[in-house]
Amino acid sequence: MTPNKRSATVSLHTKAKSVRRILAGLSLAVIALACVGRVAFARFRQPTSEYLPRQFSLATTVDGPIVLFGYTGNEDASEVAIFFQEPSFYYLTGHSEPGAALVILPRPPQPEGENSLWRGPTLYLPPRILDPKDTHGEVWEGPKIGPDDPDVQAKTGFAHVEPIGKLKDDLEKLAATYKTFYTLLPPEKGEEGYPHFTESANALRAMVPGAKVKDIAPQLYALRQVKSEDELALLQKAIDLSIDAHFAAADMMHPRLFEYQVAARMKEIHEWGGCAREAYAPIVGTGFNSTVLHYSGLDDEIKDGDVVVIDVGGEYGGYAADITRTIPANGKFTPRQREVYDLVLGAQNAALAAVKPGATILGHKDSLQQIVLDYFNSHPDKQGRVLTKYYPHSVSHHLGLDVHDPGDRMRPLEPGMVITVEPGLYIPEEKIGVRIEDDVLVTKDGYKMLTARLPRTADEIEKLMAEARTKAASTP
Ligand SMILES: [Mn+2]
Repeated sequence: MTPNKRSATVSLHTKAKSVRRILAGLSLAVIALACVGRVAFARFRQPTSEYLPRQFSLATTVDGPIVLFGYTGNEDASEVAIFFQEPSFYYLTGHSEPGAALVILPRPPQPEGENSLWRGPTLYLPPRILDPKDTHGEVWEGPKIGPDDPDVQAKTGFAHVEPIGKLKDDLEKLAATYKTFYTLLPPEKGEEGYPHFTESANALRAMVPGAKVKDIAPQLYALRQVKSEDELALLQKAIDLSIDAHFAAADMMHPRLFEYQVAARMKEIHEWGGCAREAYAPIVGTGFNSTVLHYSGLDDEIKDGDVVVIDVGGEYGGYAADITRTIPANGKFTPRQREVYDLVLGAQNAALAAVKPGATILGHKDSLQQIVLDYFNSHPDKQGRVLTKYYPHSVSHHLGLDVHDPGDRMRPLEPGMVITVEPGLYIPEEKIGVRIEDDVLVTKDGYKMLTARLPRTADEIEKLMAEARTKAASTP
């Protein structure tokens, strides 16, 4: 998926209905109690040893409590909505049920000494709803983890679990000591879809009216940029299932198919393999649609002679794959399609060669983005035309719990970061769009291509498609 303002979560929230706006004025704690909504376990916890170091390392960056709120289950009013936790809350807690809050106090404890209010990170949970007449209760939606469960520590991995109703009192006590509180503030450009962070910040300010509320995003997002071994395993699983789906798309591709049929087959492979959902709305764009960056219509017939941009990735265990291939509908690129394809491939190779610790995605004269621009500027097509103006997006974004994982793209790359490398050229007047997108792990001295199993050159793609046709023809 091309990196710009749209993210995977946006499409989930665009169907916000006015009834939920009315709730926006209420305190989040009240909402959490009142609206324990649709739930399904679409993610699974990693070991507690994953979450504790994240909580601890955040705690060393602050001089006041960090207060974060999970989603309430009210973010999406549509009938097909399934509960997925807010990614940063999930990153820090592994908790996948609605209506929870997290409080982390600074380390080392401040103030120090006997009067310190310090205790370990605390998870606040809504009470269980056992009334069979309540359609949000456990009879309707299945068992939940409640704050009074005898084994709540083992279930949540938190040594301290409290009822959400106690949060306000606890924060008031903390406000007597701490003048600053931290939370995730809404981005400056505003929130798209459901205003979760606006509501959370307002709820926090209402609970600690005298305190200064600061943004924890810089520290939290910096932490999320570097992946653990367990996170890398989940990412690789999402990527492997998505590669399988791309192979299937190349196998089945032929003129007269509809875009939605290709997407349907790919989604089936993701879900069959255990993906909880797509990492973003699938893009299968044929002909002119190949030049539309975030084409989501999926309703056109694939024509002989078209190129088809396939930007489709699944989400596994919460982690997103993001892969694009561009393939010829009839199995053979035209000379012009191949020419454009090879320019994009050349730009991708140039950017890949620069991926190593210390490199940056944006903002420097030798950034990955600048390398791609320089490549297009210095490689005109056969008619001598420079095609740079047909490259409107940027080359890379971080990948993780979000398909466009948050974090500073001017920050030098470090081992353990996972990014996409995805140049493209989109020429609407020729109905030729080409994007090639791979996912790479930054290593100590370079990178590892996590998508290496999927063919990338025009020759390899034509060969793969020819083999699939031979196989199909010989199958009785
Ligand atoms: Mn992408």
